[in-house]
Amino acid sequence: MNIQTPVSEQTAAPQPSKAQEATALRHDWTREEVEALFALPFNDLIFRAQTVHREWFDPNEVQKSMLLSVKTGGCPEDCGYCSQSAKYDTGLSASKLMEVEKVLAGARRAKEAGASRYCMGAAWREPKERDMPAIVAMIKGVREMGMETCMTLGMLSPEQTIQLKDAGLDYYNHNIDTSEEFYPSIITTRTFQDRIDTLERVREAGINVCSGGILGLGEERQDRAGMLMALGNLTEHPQSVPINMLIPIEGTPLGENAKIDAIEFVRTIAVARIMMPKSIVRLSAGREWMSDETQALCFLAGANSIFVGDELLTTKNPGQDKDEALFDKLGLEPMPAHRCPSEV
Ligand code: SAM
Ligand code: DTB
Ligand code: SF4
Repeated sequence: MNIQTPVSEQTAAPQPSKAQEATALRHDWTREEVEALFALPFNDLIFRAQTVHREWFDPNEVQKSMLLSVKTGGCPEDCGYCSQSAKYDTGLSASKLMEVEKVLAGARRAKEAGASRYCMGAAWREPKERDMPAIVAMIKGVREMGMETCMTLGMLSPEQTIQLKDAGLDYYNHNIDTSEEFYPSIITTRTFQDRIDTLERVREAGINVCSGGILGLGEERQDRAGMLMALGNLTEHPQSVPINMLIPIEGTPLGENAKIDAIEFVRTIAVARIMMPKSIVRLSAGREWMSDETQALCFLAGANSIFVGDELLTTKNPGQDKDEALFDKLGLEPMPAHRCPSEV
């Protein structure tokens, strides 16, 4: 069952239903309002999130994305969580940008495994001009296979953003990670505003925005609320909102962090769903360490996308057998490509 006709198949502008009007998109969230959502009794919060979710999405569809690290390690940034920063000794060796053909072979396997989006990530502060032709060829090649394309390459200049749009890029991932206040405790080589500037550039170029964050960095609930407030108050809500659970990496400053409470993680997903009703909310990194029950609660709270496959960028992910078993147990179906109601 599809709640809404995909944007690509619509001939006239869609008329919002009464229920949709009641949850008209807002971009003026206050900190108090977001914190009040977090503080709701759990059952009330989940009920609200699931109600909003059903207005825009088929509650039993979950989008499957697959990731590939096209350029691993040696990154000049100092993100305190990351295995790929050259500032920390994490035992990861740096590699060059992969050849286009190898990336496309990976995309073919992703499609066979049922992924509808292929996400390519590079451990860069920003792409260099000499890398752009290969990046453009990757986007074009993956698109020809009928999958949605996503890239995450660090900060972008206006020219690079246009090059990506012209190549046909569907989504650009660029996470704000946490609240503006907590950001400098995690990353010092760039500012929160740098991130927002790139996001704005991507939006203006007409590329769908994928932006979210990580929980378990040592932040407080007020930072989780601040992060969602920043995303919810962007000019347009990001079409895709990944919520990652920190995977602690030995050798990084956050390598010994305690795991975030699973219920608090689910609450954050629910608040994201209520604030950004039309966006795909992705249950991202950390599923390898989550029970089926935690993941089921995340879907109930409105998460409707996951990364599939044995690996994320440099760390482990549950893999096909476990995810097929989970989908069977929960009666979930994969979401087809281009079904997000807020896609451009
Ligand atoms: N270099 C690019 C950038 O930072 O935008 C792209 C790659 S970066 C690895 C993509 C995102 O993965 C980060 O923004 C962060 O949110 C997430 N991430 C990285 N390491 C993580 C970890 N150990 N646990 C959870 N999420 C992580
Ligand atoms: C996102 O928010 N999470 C993905 C994707 N966007 C690029 C990356 C997760 C990385 C987890 C750590 C690793 O595998 O290196
Ligand atoms: Fe580099 Fe991205 Fe890792 Fe930060 S998260 S160190 S920018 S690869």
